[in-house]
Amino acid sequence: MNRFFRTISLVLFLGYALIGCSIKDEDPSNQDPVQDGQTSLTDFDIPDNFNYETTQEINLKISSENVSEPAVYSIYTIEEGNNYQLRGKAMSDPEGNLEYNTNFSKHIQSLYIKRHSQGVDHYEVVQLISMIHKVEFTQFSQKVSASNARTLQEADSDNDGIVDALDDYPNDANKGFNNYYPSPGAYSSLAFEDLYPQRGDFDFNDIIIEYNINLVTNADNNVVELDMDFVAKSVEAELPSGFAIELPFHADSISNVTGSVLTGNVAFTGSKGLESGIVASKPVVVVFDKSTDILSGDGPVKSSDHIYITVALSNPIALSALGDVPYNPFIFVNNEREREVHLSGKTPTSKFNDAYLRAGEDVGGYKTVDNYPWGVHVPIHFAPPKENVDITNAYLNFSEFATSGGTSKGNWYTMQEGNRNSNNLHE
Ligand SMILES: [Ca+2]
Ligand SMILES: [Ca+2]
Ligand SMILES: [Ca+2]
Repeated sequence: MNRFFRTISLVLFLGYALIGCSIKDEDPSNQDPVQDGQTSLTDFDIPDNFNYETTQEINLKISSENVSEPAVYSIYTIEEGNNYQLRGKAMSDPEGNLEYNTNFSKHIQSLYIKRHSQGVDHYEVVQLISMIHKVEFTQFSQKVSASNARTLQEADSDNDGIVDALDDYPNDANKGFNNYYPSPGAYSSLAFEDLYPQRGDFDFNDIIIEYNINLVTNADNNVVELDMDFVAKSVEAELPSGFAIELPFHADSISNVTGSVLTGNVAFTGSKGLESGIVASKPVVVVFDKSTDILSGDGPVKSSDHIYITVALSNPIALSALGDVPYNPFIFVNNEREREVHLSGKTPTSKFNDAYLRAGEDVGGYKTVDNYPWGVHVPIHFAPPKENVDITNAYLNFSEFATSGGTSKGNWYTMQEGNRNSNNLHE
């Protein structure tokens, strides 16, 4: 009998140990009360090298026949519903050639390009089927019917080479054109999970930053200033977050940054308004350092006022080098500056504490071992999923976008029929 009880005890002990282990190691997402018929991002296999990109770089090589002076080209995106949105303008060389590199949202399938030359406007439409496009204005290019009033003698009040009618700053020779990401008056969104280094519940609503970034260029198509407009939002988040952007150029090119909202004693700026204590080759602009100080509202979605940040450049930088807006944005959570959360595939700043790479589920590059992210960039206004609603249940084509490595359903975030379950998100 003794032997029998010893065996039973051993079996019970082993069984207990196994159950204990299995609970300890259990996938946390399996503990979430997922409703019948609901999916979870963790149900899906994501290609390892996918970074959830929602924009793509496009290279336009624009040329014109029979042009003997610099022309101005206006670049418009054609959105769903045949809605034309101005991206920006750029000046060609004296033969009408312009190389224009920039990022466009993946849902943009075509561009409308208008050439302003010698008082007459023509246009071409480009279907974005590859990364590189030749755009040739010829004698067959369509004339824009509304424009014919301008003459060769048009005024150029600030004498920067851009006539007043096309100059967004007709009395400032240092500035010529606005280039809006995504378009004038519209916003793109960055949506984060804030439980880093643990993964969250994939509702991507803990902290959302909407942005509109205007790259102001001169007549040489060089950026002289970044005018940035941000609004923070959150759905029932408890942890405070800060938000900042690492810029892709040296601090020596920057003369001044204004507009940071620093209330939390978490981040600090130096003499130029850049974050202090950061390597000069990768300067950081802090937008706000404590979300709970700036968010307000009675409903489930809290919102901040607009935060306007201006980055003035002392050394202008080619527009084509700065098209990857919004560069390297990140949040830092729980009043810990060193606890940075970036988009998938991005690198942390020198302030990041790499102990987080050993403390949670980040296997590097802000990816879990199964390549789930902590943040997504949505290149339009992002209607946040309701609390605890997995993004795949609010945006029904997100899973196909992710499992295809971005080759399918590149417009998962738009208003197109079938993309959204409006019951599961805050419109
Ligand atoms: Ca001018
Ligand atoms: Ca000007
Ligand atoms: Ca969440």
